[in-house]
Amino acid sequence: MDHKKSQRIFKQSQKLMPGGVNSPVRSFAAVGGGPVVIARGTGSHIWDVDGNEYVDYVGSWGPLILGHAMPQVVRAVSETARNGLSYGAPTRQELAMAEMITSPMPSMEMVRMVSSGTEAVMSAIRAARAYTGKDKIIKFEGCYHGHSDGMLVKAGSGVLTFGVADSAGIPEGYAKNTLTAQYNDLNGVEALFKANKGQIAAIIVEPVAANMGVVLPKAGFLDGLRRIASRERALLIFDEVITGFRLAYGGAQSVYKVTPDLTCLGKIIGGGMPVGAYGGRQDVMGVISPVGPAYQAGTLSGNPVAIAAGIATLKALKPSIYKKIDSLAAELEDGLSSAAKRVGTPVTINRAGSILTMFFTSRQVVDYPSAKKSDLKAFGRYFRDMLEAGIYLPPSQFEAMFVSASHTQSDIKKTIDAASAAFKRTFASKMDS
Ligand code: KE4
Repeated sequence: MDHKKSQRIFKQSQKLMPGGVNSPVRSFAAVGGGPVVIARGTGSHIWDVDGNEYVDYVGSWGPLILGHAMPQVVRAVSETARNGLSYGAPTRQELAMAEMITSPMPSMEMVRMVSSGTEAVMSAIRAARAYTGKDKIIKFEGCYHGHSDGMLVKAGSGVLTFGVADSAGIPEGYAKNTLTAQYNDLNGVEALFKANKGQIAAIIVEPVAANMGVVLPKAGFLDGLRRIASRERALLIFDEVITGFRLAYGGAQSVYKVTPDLTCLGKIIGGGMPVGAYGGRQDVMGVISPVGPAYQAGTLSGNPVAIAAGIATLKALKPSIYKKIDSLAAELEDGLSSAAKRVGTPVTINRAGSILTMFFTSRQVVDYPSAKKSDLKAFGRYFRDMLEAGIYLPPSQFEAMFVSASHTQSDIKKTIDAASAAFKRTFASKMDS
């Protein structure tokens, strides 16, 4: 494939934006070589500025569960924009969105719209601290909850990819209030509560982790967190920025039947526009300004155009959509796994509904340490091979592939065939090395 225009634009971008990107993982630093610069997308396909076409498994990192430039979403955005883009005042759209979020997730008795997942998590943490009067937060290694100071302690996703256990610029005071345990390890959580008696405001968890690659909760893990949090009078926060409306219309909490005290949302509820939300128990949300003492605000929170994209997306999420994306993802999982077996490439695939990660390791991946055992060089070679074959994968071993309602059987077949050829090259080159 010719990438001359991408290379020229990216070279320029690097002079004006750190790493030439507005979010680190886009730089392809984790897989080597420069990124392709995307020009447009339709359905399950994207095109770069050199005219190369790709089957897209990033989908803007999750929001595009329906696919790119879906007519009903584009129409909703343009019709809303024609009446004005933003007022900084209450609108009907915000009420409609609040109703659409709280009805499928009854744990969210009240909700506040914000403009990103990071903002949703940051605000939920503040609500938990204000409600409980305690400072410490438990998170899990390899889980990523956005880039607010307190959450960048052994974060996953981009930070994990860059192998930075913490981020520079985080005052000691923040890091010491964030305790980390291993995902799927309830004993570790018990130990933290024992060592920090009466000081822990909340546990925050991705109910299905997707930022160290996809890692599923072991049986009893989420129930255990619920039990411990209630016993210790701490709040349980589900970060459903990825899993919300992805795993099911009611999110992971409806799949695993565990009720959090607060939930954070993003991505799909914006349909590709900047939207986040947090919400939960009425008594907890009662601490949030203007009714309570915990301040939180945002110029474009609940922006009507962004909300219109989200509403149009949620309206399309019928049961048949989930059936389709889950079965396509299952087909992809089976095809990749048998292709790898055929050439003896050691891979482990973790899937939850329509999100999946293929780890270049033969071991089970159940937490951050086991995810890190993956062969990142093999992943990098595989990623490049797939890109040249017209398959656009997340450019990091520690991310999830997203299957959308626009993906087709032929997309899946093309992906499996490309992977089969790539495994042969990756495995063969490993044999030589
Ligand atoms: P944003 O601030 O990026 O909208 O959301 C932060 C966030 C919070 N919680 C979870 C579970 C998340 O996955 C994210 C963001 N996800 C990454 C992809 N793994 C965003 C991609 C990027 O950083 O560019």
